[in-house]
Amino acid sequence: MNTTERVIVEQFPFWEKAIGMALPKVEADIFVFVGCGTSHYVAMSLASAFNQNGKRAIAVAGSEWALRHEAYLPNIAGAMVVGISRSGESTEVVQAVKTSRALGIRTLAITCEKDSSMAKAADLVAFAPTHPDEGIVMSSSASLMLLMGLRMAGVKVEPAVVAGARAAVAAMGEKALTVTAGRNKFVVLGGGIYFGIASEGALKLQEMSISVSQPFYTMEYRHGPISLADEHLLAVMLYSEDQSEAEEKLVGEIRAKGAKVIGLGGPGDLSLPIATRGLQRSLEMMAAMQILGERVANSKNIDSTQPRHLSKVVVL
Ligand code: F1P
Repeated sequence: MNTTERVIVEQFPFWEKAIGMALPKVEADIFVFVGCGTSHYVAMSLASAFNQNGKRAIAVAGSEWALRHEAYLPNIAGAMVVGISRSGESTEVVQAVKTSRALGIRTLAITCEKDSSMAKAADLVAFAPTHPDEGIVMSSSASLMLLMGLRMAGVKVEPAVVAGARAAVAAMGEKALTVTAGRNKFVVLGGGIYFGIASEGALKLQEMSISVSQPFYTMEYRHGPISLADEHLLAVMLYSEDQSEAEEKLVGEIRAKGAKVIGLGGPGDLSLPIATRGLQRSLEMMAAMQILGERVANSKNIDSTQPRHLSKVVVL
């Protein structure tokens, strides 16, 4: 087991601490979640969770908010900008928080580095320490920032989610290779809060296993991308709780084209259960997608501890 895998399987005690810790109380007319890479995808899931819990929110890539906030929000009055960043040092997100403060917008930092530039620049900080051995590829930190944000959205994150995620990681780690053999194209499908998780899952496959992978809003997959489905494709379906009939039908269509499907929370060639209910399910799915990236890397003899072209912090 390399360090990447060890961090993925050892992240759960950090979750347990983050479930119990005090977090700032936040109110705003609209929340703007900004982040880069993995942290942008966490931002997307959090914006969705806030909306579902009655708090208006959007997610914007850090660079886009820093460069052209007016293209995303015409009226900034009453907004709160929430910077998401493991390191708190990614140039664009630090800039996004600083620019927002200069414009008089209140800011919150969600981070794993409490003394970082982003945390220092923000009005409020939500901080959880990540696994000390986490490398370039984000795993534990992404889960923790999602967990903190979900709690701030008002989602009850129950201890059962820890057991569920542990089991999902174990099952995916053990069985993923039974469906990935011979597959060189990957798609991850999810809607609502799960689209951010699908995007992050696809990014994990890119970064860790240097694979061609894309996320899609579940039902959008039928509108063009399904033309690429064949015996070289592996699709992951992140099943929702309220649309699973339509999602199952789509899985049937994808399988009929020769593709294999991993179903998280529903049927597939490999079906893995999700233990909890509600928006916290996203945490179990995120952890499962992390180990899928590692298994595909293993099968291609790729060292995920040294992902090519990447560094831990991207500073311009
Ligand atoms: C964001 C990020 C990571 C990516 C890479 C470079 O970092 O883009 O998502 O995997 O390692 O940095 P951060 O702002 O969350 O520290």
